[in-house]
Amino acid sequence: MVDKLKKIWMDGELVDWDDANVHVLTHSLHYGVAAFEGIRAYKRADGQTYVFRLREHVDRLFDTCKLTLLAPKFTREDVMKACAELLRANSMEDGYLRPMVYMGDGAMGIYAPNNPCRTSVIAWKWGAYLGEEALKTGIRTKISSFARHHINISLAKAKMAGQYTNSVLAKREAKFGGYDEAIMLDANGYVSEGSGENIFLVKKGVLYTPDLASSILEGITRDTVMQLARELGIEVKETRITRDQLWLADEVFFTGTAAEVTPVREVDNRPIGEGTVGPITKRIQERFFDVVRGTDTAHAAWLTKV
Ligand code: PPE
Repeated sequence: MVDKLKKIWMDGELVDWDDANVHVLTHSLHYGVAAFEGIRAYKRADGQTYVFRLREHVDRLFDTCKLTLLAPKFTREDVMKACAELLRANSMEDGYLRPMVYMGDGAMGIYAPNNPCRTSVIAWKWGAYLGEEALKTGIRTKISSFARHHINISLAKAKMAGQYTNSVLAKREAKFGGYDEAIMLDANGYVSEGSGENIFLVKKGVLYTPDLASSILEGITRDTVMQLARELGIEVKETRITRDQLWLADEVFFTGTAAEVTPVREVDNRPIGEGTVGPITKRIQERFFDVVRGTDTAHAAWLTKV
């Protein structure tokens, strides 16, 4: 359960949590065309709260709007301000932000071009996505029977609500089978991503991740991790990856705003490396947490003070 906070930002106003309702005729509820983001704010070692890569997340929100033909009534600056305002209104030092642009109620039927385009931002407390233990010891994963959308069936680069039925089904299948998370292959059988994370593997000291032409979300944590790895002198290659390459990897980990850097210790009942958190994963994870909430200030441009 999400813990109730005070306020939610809806179309330019801070409304009380319990009053942040939409009508059941809301078009996006029926047909899934809605753009959304997930952003974290961290209380850093200096005692101040900073939103991590806010600009990039809001840019991706507007990219998703462009891809899905949504025309928000607010600017990027409005949404960025709303995020900070909401954190302050809820006295949040650490939190997760969920901006959403969606089609409101009006006409029904798929077309409905004149329904109002609505924007909201929600904030809630969100601890470790896959549990604190997962960050320390890694998780058990299973390749899903659900393939990721083919690039021309949906919009891999859009963070669009309707697309997540695929993720929910894959995640449930994995959990029902006793695993922590699903790994999805694309329609051609290559490794794509987790239900809500990008994936990386380490082999002989090199970091590999699916390239951007594959059916993956262009993760902001993925980009963060690639930059941090390169700074650590680790070679990074964006390429196609097969299932057996995953099984034979020395290390595997997931990245995501919610998942942060989560080690994967098992894929399809095969231990990855020693079946523990590998040394490169550990170094990247430590560096990541130092940048987002620690003392590292080398990437000040990624931090927006609240
Ligand atoms: N792939 C998918 C499918 C995805 O949903 C996410 C984020 C990522 C990759 C990583 O992207 P980024 O956050 O920019 O590094 N998933 C969001 C939603 C998770 C949820 O359960 O809700 C998130 O991590 O906020």
